[in-house]
This record gives sequence, C-alpha cells and structure tokens, in this order.
Amino acid sequence: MVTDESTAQETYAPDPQFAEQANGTAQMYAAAEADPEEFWAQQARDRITWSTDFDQTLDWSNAPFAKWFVGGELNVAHNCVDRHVEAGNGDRVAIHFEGDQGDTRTITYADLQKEVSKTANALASLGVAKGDRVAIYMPMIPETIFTMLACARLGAPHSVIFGGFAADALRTRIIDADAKVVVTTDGQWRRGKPAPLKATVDAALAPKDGEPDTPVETVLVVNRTGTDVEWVEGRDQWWSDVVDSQSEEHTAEPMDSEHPLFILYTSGTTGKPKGIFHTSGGYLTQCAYTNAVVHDVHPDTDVYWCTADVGWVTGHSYMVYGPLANGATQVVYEGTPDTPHQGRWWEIVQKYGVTILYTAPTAIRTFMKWGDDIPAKYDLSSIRVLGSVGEPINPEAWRWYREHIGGGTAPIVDTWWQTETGAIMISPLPGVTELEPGSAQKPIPGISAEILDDEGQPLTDPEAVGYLVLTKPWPAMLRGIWGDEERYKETYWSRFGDKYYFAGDGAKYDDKGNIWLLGRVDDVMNVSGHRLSTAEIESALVSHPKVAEAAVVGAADETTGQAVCAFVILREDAKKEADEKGEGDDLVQELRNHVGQEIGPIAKPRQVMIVPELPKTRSGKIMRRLLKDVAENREVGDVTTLADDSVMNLIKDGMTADS
Ligand code: 6R9
Repeated sequence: MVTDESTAQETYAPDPQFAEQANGTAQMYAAAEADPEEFWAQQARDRITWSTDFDQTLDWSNAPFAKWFVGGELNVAHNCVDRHVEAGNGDRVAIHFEGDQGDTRTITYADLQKEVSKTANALASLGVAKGDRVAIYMPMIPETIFTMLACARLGAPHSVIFGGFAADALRTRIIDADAKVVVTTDGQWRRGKPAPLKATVDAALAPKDGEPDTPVETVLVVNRTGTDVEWVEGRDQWWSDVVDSQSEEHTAEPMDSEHPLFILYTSGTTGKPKGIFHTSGGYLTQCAYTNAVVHDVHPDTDVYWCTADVGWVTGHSYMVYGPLANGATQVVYEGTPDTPHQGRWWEIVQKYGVTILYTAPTAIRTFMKWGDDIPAKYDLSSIRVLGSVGEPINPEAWRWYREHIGGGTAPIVDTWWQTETGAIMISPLPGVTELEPGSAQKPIPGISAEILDDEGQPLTDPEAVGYLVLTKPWPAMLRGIWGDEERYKETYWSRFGDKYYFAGDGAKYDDKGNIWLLGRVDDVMNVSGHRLSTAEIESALVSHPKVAEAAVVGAADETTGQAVCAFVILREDAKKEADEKGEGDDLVQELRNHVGQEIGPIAKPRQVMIVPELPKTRSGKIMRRLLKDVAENREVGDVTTLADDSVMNLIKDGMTADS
C-alpha cells in the first residue's frame, strides 16, 4: 500500500470560467442520486444512437450477471464512426497519428469510415463472422484502431494483447479466447529501432508436444517496419493484399445491447489471467459519458490525447471507444516519451495544440526526474485539462503536473477504475469538484461506492483503512470472466456477499469525506500502472530448470510505483554449480531474462535475490509481507506466525546476488 499522505491537504476550487463551459454539473449528482437508472437511461439515449430503443434500463434479476439497456440494438462502430460522417462532420480529424519515426498521418472521420469498412470487408472475406473472436497483437498504429472497430462492426469480439507480452502469454490468451484470426505487424518501432513482432506470433502458434493446435486459421500481417518475417503458406496473409483492394463501403448491422464487444486479459491472484469481457450498449454509454464529463471533451474545439497503450483497458475506453463515440479529435502516438529526446511529448502537445492530456503517474514521475527545464522549452498553453490513471498519484507528482504541464491552472482529474469496471468510476469532475491532490475523491454521478471494514461494515472510524466496494451495478461493468462464470462470482461478488462488488483495492476517507485509494490488497502488483500477478511471475520463475521455489513481491519504487522483486531458492545442483563457479550475477540475469521471455519485458524483476529459504506460516503460506520489508529495506515486521523464525535472518545474511 502506498504511504498515507492524506492529512492536511490543500484544495483547489474550480475556476468559474472553466465551470461555465464544463460538461459536468453539480446537478448531475442530484439527478443520479434521485434515480440512478433513469439517469443512465438518459445518458444512453442522449449520447448513443440506437437502431432500436431499449425497453428496460437494467435487468439485475440474475445478479451478479447484469443486462443493461435490454432490447436495445446498436452498432458500436457506427456510433464511433459513421454517425459523425452522417451528421456532416466527415472532415473533422479523428486521429492525428504521430509515428515513432516522425512519420505522420491525418485521419478524418470520413477517412476512418472508409478504412474501417475496408478492414471489416477484409475480415469478413477471411471468414470472420458475428461472434467469432479476433486476437490483435499490434503496436500503436492506425491499423490497430481500424481492426478493433472493424471487429465491432462485424460483432466479432476482439482480444487485444499488449505487444510487450511474450509468446507463451500470447498463446494462452489466444487459446482461452478461441481466436480464429490474429492481426499483427511484421515488427514494431521501439526507441527508433525495429523489433520483430510477427516472430512472437509464429512462436505462440507453433505446434507443441502434447497440446492441441491453436484455433488460429489466419494471421493477417501489417507491414510496419520492413522486418524480415517467416511465412506459413495458407495461414499468413499481408494486410496490403487482403485489405487494400476491399470496397470502402460496408453496412454495419445492429447488435443486441448485450452483444460481447471485447475480451481483455488482466492479472488475477492466481497464475491464470482472467479474460474480462465487456458488451456493447452499456460499455459505450459509460465510456462516452465519462469522456465527456470527466475529461470534459468538447469535440469541435478540443484536441485530446490519451497516452495509454491500446493493449490496456485505458487504450480501449479512452483512446478508441469513448473519444470516437463522442466524435473527438485526438492524438495517437506510437513511440516512447524519450525517443528521440526527452521533450518528445511536449513537442507533440505544442505541435497539435493538445488541450486534454490523460496519462499515468509513472510517466509524470519520470518527467519530474528528467527535470522541469524540459517541458519548459515548449508551449503547453493549450492544455486545459489533465488526467491521471493507473495507480494513486502522490500529491507531489500531482502538484508538479499541474504546475509544469498544466500552467498552474489546469484541473487534474485523478480517475480510479479498472479493466473490470470498463470506464471511470471515481474521479473529480473538472469545473465542479474542489480538487484535492492525491485523492480520486468521489464516485462520479451514477456510481455508488463504499469502504468496508474486515467484517463488511461501512467504515466509521475516520482513521481506519478498509476495502473499496461498489454497491450498485453500472453500465460498463464486466459481464463476466470469459468461459468461467464461477470465477467471476467468486472473485468479485463473494468477499462481502453478493451485494457488493469487491474491487481488490484498499481505501480510506479523509476528513473531507474524499476517498483515497491505497493500492491492491491482493497479490496483484501495479508496475507503471500495469497489473501483474505475483503468482504468474512466480510460476514463470519456477518453470526455469534451476529454480526450486520462488516468491515475488511488489516493492515501492519511486518511478514505477511498484517494482517486481523476486526471492528465489535454487535447486541443489544449480546451487552447487553457482557456488563453485561464483556465477551469481549471470544467473540473476538469466532468471530475469527468463521471466521476460515467458511473460514479457514488463514482468522482468527489478531484483532477483537468491535465498536459502522462504518465510512461511505453519500452514505453508509464503509471508510476502516480510519479503516486502526486505525488498523495501525496512526492519522486518512481526515474525511470530512464521513456522521457523530464524528464516528471515538466513534470508538477509544469505542474499547472494542483487541486480
Ligand atoms: C484503468 C486501470 C486497475 C487497478 C485498480 C487500482 C489501480 C487505477 C487508479 C488506481 C489509485 C487511481 N488504479 N487507477 N489506483 N488511483 N486513479 O488502470 O485498469 O489495469 O485493470 O488496473 O489499478 O489498484 O484496481 P487496470
């Protein structure tokens, strides 16, 4: 958990001029409170175009499986693209694409309609039909967005897999979703250099002894970097061969409001990733609504930029579905913040006149580290709203962000939500809320949250820390875990009974009644805003032939929020060999790389400590709390429940390597 900095915070009142033009209003809280379902019904009708109106707002009779806007029909891609063209806004820029290499592409809504239609026709020609799953393993390029929207158009749920995941992680996700087609690129630009991507797909799909073949029939490959690729005849197809010649017209069929839109895998407390799935009407409604009232997007004047990768939920809801449903103009950037120099983001803000910037605390802390003089070289005066997402933003980073990026005046919206919630849940409304640095503050209108103690009672002690729960269903809520109804109920609706959605986050109130999020309470780490499971990394380590046992903890890290720290017990023979050859450092490197290969570079431990024992309770549970003390260089806490309390000394004395 993050340290509690929630006392004696200064607050920032909304600027009256900002308030005057803000999409969010104080009255929304009252309206939503009085009749939440009616409030959501109105959002759905105001913001979304339905081909058939819904006749019931919420069906909660089969709780916790919700149905929103029952009987309604819509096409998500039509809402994100065609209707803007039909309304006469075809010339409006949808995407200012800025490539890693400095290449650019301007895509209007009319262009987007043509590209998405061609892609939909292409996927259909490959046999993709309503209900089929399509895996997308791609970098941040326009074709990725075309593909997602083409899937939505066809009613074929997509499963975007972050380009940083390795072959095994990709394979598991493709199999779990039973994907028929994988869309990828030959390679991706990384810090100015091409890195192969299709090769990982080839490895993921390669036949494995004792395992059935993957369900994939076609791999569609965009040529992005000109990287050499291997080719499987009959399976692999170039994007240019299949898509370019397609018709620019495609009729979007209406889908049921509850038709699945996508699956997105996220880490859980066990090794197996969870396929969180979202449906159409409710998800799109809440994405559009929050992008309007929280980011305060005004489509005809704003230039919006969400820096998240499309492989994470933030990229889905706030780069694709929310802003496009609203007809906004946005920036999509392929590269990293320091390529080719540390001012690249600010150069982009200046170039496009970005007015709304949505990013993560880990990025903000990195910029703080790089120095105030870098953003100071650019004209950032266009910025009028700043957003934060992914982890708690510490007040110091909040103040720096406002001062150095927001010109000392831009409101900051600290938005709490999850892959599971689909859209923003707890956040200030700019122009309405008096801002308090470090706190996500209050549930937005239409959302209800509470903090419960260990017994499931609402917190009363103002000093106490408890568990965040959501007390009413919401339109963008997950509809389940793909293929595992029981796990859905057990993970989210059992900790405090079936009336409360258990978010897995610790939280507390401050004396102003504002909510402070305090980090995960389960075995999920948050590294640079990415969720990683301790269990998944542990099992990757144990799959290495030299490792007998492993325990992973997330230790506080100044830049990334948390960092992966691994404690590893070697197998006897490996231990002997390492002792004899004195090759501890090489081994540590080997293990870090192994995790990188198994899961992906983001999961590579910052530290691997080779230890003789792990601290366990008498029931055999690893006491990660104690390991966290070691990893964070603290005095080790209470060891009385340890089966053998000398273990911690052994660990501290016996740590042979550190990377
Ligand atoms: C959108 C996203 C969800 C977890 C969530 C929490 C943490 C996200 C936060 C925040 C404090 C915020 N989290 N936003 N914690 N303040 N504003 O990040 O989804 O990748 O599923 O992660 O991230 O711990 O439970 P996801």
